[in-house]
Amino acid sequence: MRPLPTVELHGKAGGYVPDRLDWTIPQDWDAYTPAEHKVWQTLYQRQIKQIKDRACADFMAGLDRLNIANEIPRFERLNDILHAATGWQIVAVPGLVPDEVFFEHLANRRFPAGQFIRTADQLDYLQEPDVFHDVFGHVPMLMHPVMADFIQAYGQGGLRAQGLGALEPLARLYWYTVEFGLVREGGEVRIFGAGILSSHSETPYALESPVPNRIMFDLERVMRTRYRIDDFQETYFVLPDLERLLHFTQEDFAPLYARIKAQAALAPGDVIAGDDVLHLSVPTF
Ligand code: HBI
Ligand code: FE
Repeated sequence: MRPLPTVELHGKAGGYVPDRLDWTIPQDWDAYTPAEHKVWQTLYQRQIKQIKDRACADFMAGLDRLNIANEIPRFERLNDILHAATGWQIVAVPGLVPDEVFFEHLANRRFPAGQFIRTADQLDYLQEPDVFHDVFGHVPMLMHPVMADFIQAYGQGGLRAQGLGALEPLARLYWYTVEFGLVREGGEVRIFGAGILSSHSETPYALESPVPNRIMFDLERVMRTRYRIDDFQETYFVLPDLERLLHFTQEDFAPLYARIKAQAALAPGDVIAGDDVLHLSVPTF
C-alpha cells in the first residue's frame, strides 16, 4: 500500500491528509468573511486596470461572461457558465495537490481551484495558488475551446509523462504557456498566462520591462528551459496565435522527450542560436 500523500496545507503546520482521494473539499461559500470578499474585490479592481490593453482578447471575452467583480464567486454559479461554454468545471481544493491528482482532474475537464484567499497584507505575495489566481487567472481562458482542449490534453499527457520520467519538460510547456504565456494579436504582443494576469506587478513587467527576454515560441526550446518559481520570469515565450496550442495536443512527445533528455537544460535567461528574439534582455543593476 502506498502511503497517503501529504502536503503542507496553506496556513497550517504539518502534513495534511486529504479526506477524499481526489483532494476536493467543499467550497463552503457561506464561510467566506466580508473581509475575504473585500480582498477579492480589491484584487479584481486593481487587476482590471492592469490587464486592459495587455490581456489577449479571448481572456477579456471570457472574463466578461463570468461576472466576478464584486465578491468571491460561487463555484456552482461559475460552473453553469463554464460547463455550458466548454464542458469544464472547477472543483475546490485546499492548495497544491500532488501531480497525479492534478493531472487526473485536468484529464477529466475539472480544474482544481484553491478554496482560500490570500490575506489583505499579502496581496502580492503567494506561495500557493489561491482562489483569485485560479479563478481570475485561469477560468476566463478555460471558456475558450482551444485552451479547454489544451489543458485537458496536458492532464492526459502528464499521466503519460510520469510513466516516461518526462514530467519536467512537460511541466515547462505548461509553465510557459498556461501560466506565463504571451501571444501575438494583430501587430501586438498580449498576455494569456494566468500567472501573469493574476499578478499586479508582473502584468506590466511581462510586456513592457526591458529586463526579460521575449522570444518566439518553439516547442523543443521551451521544453528544455528551466523556470523560476520565486521571481518574475527571465524569459517569456510568444505564441504566434492560440490555435498553435492545438498542434501540441496532436504530437507524440515521446521522441521529443528522448531528444531533450540527451541535451543539457537551459537556464531561464539563456538565449541560444536559432531563437527568434523579439526583445533581448537589458539588465538593470
Ligand atoms: N495543484 N492546485 C494545484 N494547482 C497547480 O497548478 C498544480 C498543482 N499540483 C501540481 C502542479 N500544479 C504542477 O506541478 C504540475 O503542473 C506539474
Ligand atoms: Fe496557475
